[in-house]
Amino acid sequence: MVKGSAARDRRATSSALHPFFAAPSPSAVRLAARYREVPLLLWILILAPLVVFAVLRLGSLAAYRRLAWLQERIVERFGSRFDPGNEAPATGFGETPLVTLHQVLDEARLADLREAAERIVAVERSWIPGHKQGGTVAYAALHELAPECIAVYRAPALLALCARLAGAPVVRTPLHDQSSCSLLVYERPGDHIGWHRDLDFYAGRHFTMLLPLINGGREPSAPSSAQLEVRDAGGARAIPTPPGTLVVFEGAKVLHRVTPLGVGERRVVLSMTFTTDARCSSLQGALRRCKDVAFFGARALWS
Ligand SMILES: O=C(O)CCC(=O)C(=O)O
Ligand SMILES: [Fe+2]
Repeated sequence: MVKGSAARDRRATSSALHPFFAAPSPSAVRLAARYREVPLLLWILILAPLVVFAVLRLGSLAAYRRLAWLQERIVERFGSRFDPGNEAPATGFGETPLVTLHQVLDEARLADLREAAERIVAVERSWIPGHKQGGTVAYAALHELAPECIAVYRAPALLALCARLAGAPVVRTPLHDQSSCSLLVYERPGDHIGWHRDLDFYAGRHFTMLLPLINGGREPSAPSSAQLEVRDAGGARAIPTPPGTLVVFEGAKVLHRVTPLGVGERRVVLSMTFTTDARCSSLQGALRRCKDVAFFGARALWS
């Protein structure tokens, strides 16, 4: 008996921790706990924004799938909303890549679009000191607010017209580009855009079609003071934009501006963009996002 219990004691002693490790002091325990917490906090700090970004991004992917679906329903519901008919020139651009077509819409269609534009009460305002002041309704928002405008953008005749002018096949710019089809709203005195060339965020050439829907001064039938002007080898000149005119131009190659709106005036333009190649580099994508953030707010960051 005695011999057996002595052997057990020896085994117990040999498997016990060395006293140095056996009983850490309370301050050592606190220190160890603090070091365990630091990496955890760091992980949370690193991962939390990534998780938030991923959730927003997934949400936005789902929203764009829904938007693509909605766009098809709009096309079914409204059909082709634009047919420039004989007005379209057979040839491409001249020396300055800008063409104006007159009265491309009949009165009833123009009235529909004007009403759609007038329905919209809340626009996103942007202000870039010394360069731009005005309102915008983004592509995504137009689906809900003025689907008639989306139907114009989707008209095959518009795409064909742009291709004919460009002298190359073109496609519509993507659904996530908020400027692909947007309303430019000049509604407060001083709304304007300074001299600029449009930035091209795509691998291909980039074309803009401007279709003014409302352009009114305080005098009935007089246009607003917000006038589109271009400057080329021949100097600066105004491009009249009464409702129903279509201005097609390659914005990256044409220096242009819009002069300030006067008191009691309003000018609303449907702007639609096309490109010969919709691919874009990561830098171009990031720059487009920055522009969309400036024009349409922070949500463009994850859209
Ligand atoms: O409103 C216009 O006529 C032109 C607008 C423009 O140049 C732009 O949005 O970049
Ligand atoms: Fe422009």
